[in-house]
Formats: sequence, C-alpha cells, structure tokens
Amino acid sequence: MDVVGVSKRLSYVLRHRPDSVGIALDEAGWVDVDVLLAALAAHGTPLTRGDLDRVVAGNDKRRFAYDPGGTRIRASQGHSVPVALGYAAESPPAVLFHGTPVRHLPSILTEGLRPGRRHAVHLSPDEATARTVGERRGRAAVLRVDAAGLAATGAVFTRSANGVWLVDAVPPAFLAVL
Ligand code: HQG
Repeated sequence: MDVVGVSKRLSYVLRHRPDSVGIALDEAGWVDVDVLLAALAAHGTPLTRGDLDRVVAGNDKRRFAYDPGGTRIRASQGHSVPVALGYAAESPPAVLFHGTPVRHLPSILTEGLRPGRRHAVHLSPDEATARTVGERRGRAAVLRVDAAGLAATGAVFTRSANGVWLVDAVPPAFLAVL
C-alpha cells in the first residue's frame, strides 16, 4: 500500500470533499470507518481496516484519529468543510509560529492571519515546524505570534489532537516577522 498516497486521498475526503465519495461527515467531522471503507472501495481505493490502521498510526503528522471506540475516524484539523471539532479551549504558550510563503507577507501584515478556506488559522509550536509549513509553497517566512497577548484579548485557542494550535484569526498587532 502507498501510505502517502492513501493519506493524501484521506485528507482530501475527510477535510475537503467527503461528497467526492458519496459520504457525509457529522458536525464534528467523524464518519463511520465501515462507511468510509465501503465508499473508498466503491471509488477505486479498496483498503482493509488494517491498511487504514497503518495510515492512521504511521502518518508523519498524525493527521487522522479514531474515536475512543475505534468505530469512527476524522481528520484532526485542516478542514475546509464546516466542522466543530470540539477541542477544549486551552491557554497557548506565550509564543507560537506561523510559516508562510514570502509573497503572502504584505497582505498578512496588513490584514493579519485569516483562515482562508480552512476552519481556523493554523499555528505551529516551534519555528522549525512553521518553516516546513511555509516551505510547502515556496520561499518561506516565519512569523512570531504573540499568542499570550492575543489570548489576553479573549481570543480562544484550541490544540488539535496532532498538536496544531488553532485560532480564528491573528490581527497584525500580534505578528512579527522573524
Ligand atoms: C496564508 C498543512 C494572505 C497562510 C500544514 C497560508 C499546516 C494569508 C495560506 C496546515 C493571510 C493558507 C495549514 C492573509 C493567511 N493574506 N495570505 N491575510 N492569512 N494567509 O494551507 O497554515 O500537511 O490553508 O499563511 O502543515 O499553510 O495538510 O494553511 O500560507 O499544518 O496536514 O494563506 O496544512 O498540514 O494556506 O497550512 P493553508 P497553512 P497538512
């Protein structure tokens, strides 16, 4: 099995286009594993439960999670379909980071960070992770986010099951280019 290929397909289905295989996610992004496997098989990606387990466990960023009973699966973050992931609000560390292509900087420093088509702005716990995120699309800049300052204004931070910090927006006053 091509773990990376299957992971990419799962990201597409579970974050962005469940309809592409004829399934719907519940309001928190979950779908029954049996329903997912049947839908993938019907759309050219036959997988066993063991294959799925390997993708969930072996994924480099732990993008997917089973519910505690192991009967449902979801993406832990990154959705463009509307979802309420239900993570508890948490106090963030004083500083978080966001990597982005350099070409986005003028707009970000004017408007702040916006979620775009995803459900939240994604922030990284360390500079190296942020740089990797930014470099996905070209030469990267890394922004330092005054997370404590933003939290003090009432902004709600949550942390996904795979350690990505999520917030609705980051105004420019809380950003500095490293
Ligand atoms: C940028 C990957 C202009 C933002 C990664 C980013 C992450 C603005 C892009 C996760 C802006 C959105 C998310 C503004 C934000 N003006 N550009 N005002 N505000 N942007 O992919 O954070 O591998 O939706 O900087 O590792 O890059 O998929 O978000 O460049 O964790 O699991 O708009 O996706 O994870 O791009 O990445 P994205 P992201 P996976």
